[in-house]
Amino acid sequence: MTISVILPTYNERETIVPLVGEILSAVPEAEVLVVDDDSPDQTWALVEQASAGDPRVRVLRRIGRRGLPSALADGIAQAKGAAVVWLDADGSMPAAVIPVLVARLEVAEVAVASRYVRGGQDTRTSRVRVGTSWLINAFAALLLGWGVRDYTSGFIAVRQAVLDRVPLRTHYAYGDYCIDFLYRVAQAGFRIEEIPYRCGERRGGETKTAPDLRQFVGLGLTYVVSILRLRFR
Ligand SMILES: Nc1nc2c(ncn2[C@@H]2O[C@H](COP(=O)(O)OP(=O)(O)OP(=O)(O)O)[C@@H](O)[C@H]2O)c(=O)[nH]1
Ligand SMILES: [Mg+2]
Repeated sequence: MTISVILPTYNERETIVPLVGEILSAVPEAEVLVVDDDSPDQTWALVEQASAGDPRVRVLRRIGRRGLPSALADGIAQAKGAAVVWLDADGSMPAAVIPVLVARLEVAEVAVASRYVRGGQDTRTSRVRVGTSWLINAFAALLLGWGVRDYTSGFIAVRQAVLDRVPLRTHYAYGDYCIDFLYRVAQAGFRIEEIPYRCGERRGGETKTAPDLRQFVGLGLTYVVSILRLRFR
């Protein structure tokens, strides 16, 4: 199966180049698409420089636009692979899991790298982050179905054909796009498999999710509202 790996980036110059290298070692035949929102730290330029002459690496620089869900959707629109994979570019998600996910696409339409199935782990240091993620995912599973445990995974392999049927919805604030996507994929009757993995701390740079506690709680509530809307709308 041909593979496209999408890496959304905003100010990830500390982690992106080694990560692209690790991905190409794990899946040498893949194309890697970096979707960068014109990062002030020039992530896009660094990738272009480091991968010059390697046709497997492409940079999509979006000027005047921001947002994780829409960056992923734009990457998906450009992806040529029959298997489309996306993950964070901060080094928290190990590239070695990618071939395992893609291999599962032989039997499932969607493969999710999961912190919450047996063998999975969330080893981030912030108890608030780890605890909040766990709670939101338990709440999501309770309302939307236990067929998925890591609704906010963000580390996913999907057959391109599924994305044609269930396109990402980009009006979401952040990781709630992922809850929405997995729920609709399950509702459409596609097979979803979860592969345990160990989520680590970002290897450098700064979080984009919610730099302070107030914003973090606000984002958590946004996710809860998104879950309730999906369930009861
Ligand atoms: N293109 C693009 N990428 C983004 C944007 N916001 C976040 N990202 C990327 O999305 C990925 C996830 O962002 P993170 O800041 O790691 O968020 P997180 O994983 O929820 O939080 P951490 O606990 O800090 O890892 C990273 O690769 C970011 O660079 C954006 O507006 N545009
Ligand atoms: Mg991250």
